[in-house]
This record gives sequence, C-alpha cells and structure tokens, in this order.
Amino acid sequence: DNLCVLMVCPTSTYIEEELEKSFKLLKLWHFEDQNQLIKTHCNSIRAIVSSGKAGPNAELIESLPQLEIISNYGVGLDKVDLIKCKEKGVRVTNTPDVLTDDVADLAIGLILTVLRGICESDRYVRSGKWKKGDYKLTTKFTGKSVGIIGMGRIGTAIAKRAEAFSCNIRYHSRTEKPNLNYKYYPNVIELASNCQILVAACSLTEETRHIINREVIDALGKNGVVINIGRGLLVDESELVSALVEGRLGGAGLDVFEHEPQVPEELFGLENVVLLPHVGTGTEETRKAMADLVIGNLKNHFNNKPLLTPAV
Ligand code: 8YV
Repeated sequence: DNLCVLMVCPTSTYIEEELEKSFKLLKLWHFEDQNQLIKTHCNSIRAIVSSGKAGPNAELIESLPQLEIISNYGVGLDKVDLIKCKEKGVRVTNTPDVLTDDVADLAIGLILTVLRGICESDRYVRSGKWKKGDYKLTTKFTGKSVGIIGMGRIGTAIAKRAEAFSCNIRYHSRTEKPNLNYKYYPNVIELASNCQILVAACSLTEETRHIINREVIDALGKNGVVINIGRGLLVDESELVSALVEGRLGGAGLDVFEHEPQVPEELFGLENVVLLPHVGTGTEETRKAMADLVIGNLKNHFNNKPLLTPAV
C-alpha cells in the first residue's frame, strides 16, 4: 500500500493518529534531510496536510507528480501556492465556518483587553502594586466606532458581536456587500480616519499585504487601536512598532505576527499592547472540528466522495 500523506508541519496528535490508521504518514519536520525525504517518496506522496504555520510552495508541489490534494488545517491558505495547485489540478481544502466564532470572540476579547487594560490590571494585582497606589483609568468600548477590514465570514461575526456593544460599524473590502447596514469605505485610509478601533480580518493576498501601513496607522491616530486576528503580514509590523513606541498609536491587540514565533521585543515593555501566540482558533472544541474536516476531506477524496470543504 503506497498511499502516502505528507504533513509539512505539526498540526495535532489527533490528526496524526487518525491518518496513521489509513495512510502512510510522513512528518516532514521529523527529517533532517527533507530534500532527500521528498526525493525518496515523491512518487508515492498523494496528499499534503498543511496549516497556517507552513504549507507547500510551488517547488514542492511541482516535485510531487502524484499529488492530488492538499488538506489545510485552518481557513487561511496564504502558505499554499494556489496558482500552482490550479495549474497542476491539485485539489485544496480548508476548515472554514467551524472556527469563525472563536476568531471573532478573540477579536472582541483583544479589543476589551486593550481598551480596559485587563492584562495590565492583572499584572498590577499580581505584583502587589494595588496595595500601594491608585489604578489608572482606561477607555470605554461600548459605543465606539469599529472599522473592519474584510467583511467575510469572520469579519461579519466580529461586526455582529460589536453591534451588541452598540458600536458604529464601518468596513473595507474588495467590493461593497449588498444588503449590509454598515458604511462601506473603498479606501482603507478613510476607514481608519473614521474609526477608533481597526480590525484586520481579511485573508492575506498580494493585495492585502501591509494593508495597514504607515498612512493607515497615522489616519487612525494616537487614540486608535489596531487589532489583528488575521495574518501578521496584513500589518506593516515595523511601522506599527514605531507608531506604538513613539505614541502615535493608542494601542494594539495582536494574535499574529510577521515572523512567528518571533515577536518584536520593543513591544514587550508596552502596557497598551496585548500579544497572543496565534490562538484565534485555539479551543478544544474548534480544533477538534477543524481536525475532523482535515481528516474527512482526505478520506472523502480517496473514497471518491465529494469534498466536505473544498477551497477552490
Ligand atoms: C492555524 C489559522 O491554521 O485558520 C487559520 O487560518 O491561522 C489557524 O487556524 C492553526 O493555528 C494551525 O496552525
């Protein structure tokens, strides 16, 4: 039996155990000489499992003539070369919908944590400072204007939650959505000028890379807050860091970074910044649902059944 699946980065032990029941599973990161591994198995690898951490580039896809499907553990496919997949007729699946609530919940959590200084307050209590002094006041969330970049599944879920906080919602996306009661801004700088909290909730593409740049940050201004639950590269990170260090931006709540797990150390000393290790989808419930889609898509493909969540 030569049905071989290549996992390009760690995903979950549950996925590994389940796949090992039906396939020969190669864990790329376990091998010192990865090129040799690919060479040895290039004619038997028929599927790849990838994630937001790592995915196959054009070269890898090109070097696997028997590759039929890429099953991605996550909704974002920026690490997978989709153009090459299309060219080669390789099918691609991801895990949308099941993770939407968690990512939107975390976006709201980050907003509240930054505005209300929750992490800072926690540090204040733990360090014993409460016994010595007064706590400084924070910023109200209810009623603020929230700008959302990307009004897809996740952006819509964030908007819905922010509505419950009586927020004024505005958004930017490639095109205006019909039947939506939020004000649309074709220009991101204008959106930033007209909101206090700017949330990056779009997928990472060539068009959205650094969509939050210096001009956008300056338009948001020194009372503005950037929230990023999408991808690190949506924000020009060095511009974000200088704006925060120089006090040109009010704060930031970040779940993703340009060079994960590397986080700019200039941010470590800033109290108005909340830093999370890419955990938007990181609940037991959601990761199980995502894993079942990764496994189910592969099984259906090899059993000639319809894919559960085809991406393209
Ligand atoms: C990761 C994500 O895939 O859904 C996405 O796009 O970024 C995450 O769910 C997950 O952390 C696994 O690495």
